[in-house]
Amino acid sequence: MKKTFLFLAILIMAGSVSAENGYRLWLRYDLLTDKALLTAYRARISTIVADGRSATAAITKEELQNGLLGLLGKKVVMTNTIGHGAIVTGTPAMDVIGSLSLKDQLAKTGNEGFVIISTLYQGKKITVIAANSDIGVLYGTFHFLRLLQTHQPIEKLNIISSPAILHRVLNHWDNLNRTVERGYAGFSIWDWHKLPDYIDQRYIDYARANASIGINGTVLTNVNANATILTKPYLEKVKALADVLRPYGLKVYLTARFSAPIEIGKLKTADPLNDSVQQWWKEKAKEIYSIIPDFGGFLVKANSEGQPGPQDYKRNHADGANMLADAVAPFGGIIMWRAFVYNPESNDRFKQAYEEFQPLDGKFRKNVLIQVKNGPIDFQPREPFSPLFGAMPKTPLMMEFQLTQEYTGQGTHLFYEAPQFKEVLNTDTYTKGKGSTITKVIGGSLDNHTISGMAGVANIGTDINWCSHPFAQANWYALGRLGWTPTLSAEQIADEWIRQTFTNTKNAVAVIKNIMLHSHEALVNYMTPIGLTHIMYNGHHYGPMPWGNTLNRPDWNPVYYHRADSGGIGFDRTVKGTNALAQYSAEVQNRFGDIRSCPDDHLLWFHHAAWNHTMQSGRTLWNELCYKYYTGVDSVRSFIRQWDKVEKNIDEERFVQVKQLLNIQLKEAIWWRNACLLYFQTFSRMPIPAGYEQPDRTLEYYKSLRFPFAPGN
Ligand code: GCV
Repeated sequence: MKKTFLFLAILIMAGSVSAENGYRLWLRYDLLTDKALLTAYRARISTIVADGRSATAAITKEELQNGLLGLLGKKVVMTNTIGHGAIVTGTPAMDVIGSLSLKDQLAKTGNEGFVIISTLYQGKKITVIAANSDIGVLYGTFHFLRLLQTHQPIEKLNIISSPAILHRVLNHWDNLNRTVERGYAGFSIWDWHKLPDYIDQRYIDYARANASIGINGTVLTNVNANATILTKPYLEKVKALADVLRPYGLKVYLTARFSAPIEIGKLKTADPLNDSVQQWWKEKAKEIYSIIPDFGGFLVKANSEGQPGPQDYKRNHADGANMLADAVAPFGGIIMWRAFVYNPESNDRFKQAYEEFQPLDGKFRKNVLIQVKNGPIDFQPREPFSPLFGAMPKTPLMMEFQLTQEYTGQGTHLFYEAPQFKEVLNTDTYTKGKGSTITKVIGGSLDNHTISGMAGVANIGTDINWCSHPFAQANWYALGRLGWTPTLSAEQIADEWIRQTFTNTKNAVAVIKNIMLHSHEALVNYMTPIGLTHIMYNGHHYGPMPWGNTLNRPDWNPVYYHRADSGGIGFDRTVKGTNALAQYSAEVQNRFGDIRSCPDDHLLWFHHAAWNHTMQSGRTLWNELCYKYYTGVDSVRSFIRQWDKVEKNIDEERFVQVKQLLNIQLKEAIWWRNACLLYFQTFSRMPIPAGYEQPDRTLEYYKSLRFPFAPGN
């Protein structure tokens, strides 16, 4: 009877009474099925000795106890006595930790890092999770639980860990009416209407998930901003959220609509050099900080895609950012000012962010970070890196990745983004000689910045599994892990995530990892191979529309990007073209600038190449294009075959979900391939090589498809 009760309790704690619906993310804490490991862990873990009185410390204790109960199937009691197998958590304020001479190790961990060591204390084998702050202890505890969940040895731990990036932030493109711009996972999790009085359990679960991967900030609102969020009633709602998120180490930020002084402040102007405007923002900041004392600051999209900004008053981005920076500086706030700008006057959208921002290097206040998308255009499946990285040494540049899959399969494609992120982070800008990687630029070490940041546009919504596609959770996970340790490999992150989210069975882990690690290349191949870009459908961006040429602005049309004609295809950005390449260092210019050395992956980003141009593979460009599109589709077919192999290792609910989604992905990959090749063939006038299955629909058919209710738009 007693045993049955315990078993039930374990199941309830681990959440497995309900079906495996994905809600638990990577924090499942299911009972370990590996008997030997279970015995070893049980022998090494007997009690919890936890210090701290803060809300964060209470969360740490609960997490540890729940985690161990689930994983080990036994209640690990809290005690004050240190015996063999004690897990000791706390700061140096705790006697035992103070006595362990961890000073040197802790000195390396800053305010958020932690130390996890196996040691002897008065002859007893214990494990210590120590940090300089309670939040560090919580991060360390999550790390320890991750070790158990991923079946790592815990006998001889000697871990010193601290985040490489200071601000690790989610950007929600969530509107106040709960729609989510480019959201594919339901509505916004922020229920503004019921706030501040109703605290949804999701807020707590969200905070916990973020803390488990070290994310320490969240921008609650869309960059296409609504000034209403800055009014008193909404600030009270924000406060309610901030209070929930705070103990998990999460700061809240808001987007600032530049014209707010006019819209909610009754001023006639929002000119950043106007005294009344400056005063208005100062008062607003004071009000916000009186309500939310640890408010993080503002994220701003200005003079981009119709958003107001300083240029409306003939001022520049530094004028705008500095005005806001001055308003939040007395309270320790920061401004994340986005460099995502483009206007139709330049001859190349690629060049605009650099043209507007690079000359302002050194002109921003110390509490301003410029937030730069990974590539120069817009979160495409593959882009060369933004030339701003490395080009503004006097300004901290923050990375902006997009977790939500606007251009990468939206809610239906299995697309693991860490390989894409790593491709960018590992890139050498050569701006200070060899080794000037983007990791070093955004981490601040290249140019000695003390503030640094990495943001991800969130892919989270009200769907029961948070992100809609079960594999999209991995992208949220990857952002947190890379923000903490950008040098982690995509493979290692996938490995951890699979073990915690699906299974620890060796073969299954290998199969799923293989799918994930190939998903980036597959998607690039069936959507935008060889450097094609932005050929998605207008507006909602769902599906292919390489023929698109009807929008007012040239740089909103797919034909602007691929420039296909009877002679060839691609955008000439060399000296003979727009010379966008000049924005890179000499080494990068040389690599991309010469059509013979330019990597095939980026060829059409920088060159207008003839249809019979010889690629590095020896194929002609046209044949290579066909080869890539067909290879992409074949990869998805192979994902389906591989997924079938893990059926017995995955719960039925998620197995079936992923299987159905992979079948949709295959259908859509074929659609992409056929539509693009049939369209480009009207220029190349070359056949799709024999041996490939020929498109079974006409170009006219693909052109006739309409999706008026595609999500996220
Ligand atoms: C929030 C792209 C998206 C827009 C988004 C914009 C941005 O253009 O399509 O939905 O707006 O990027 O990053 O600001």
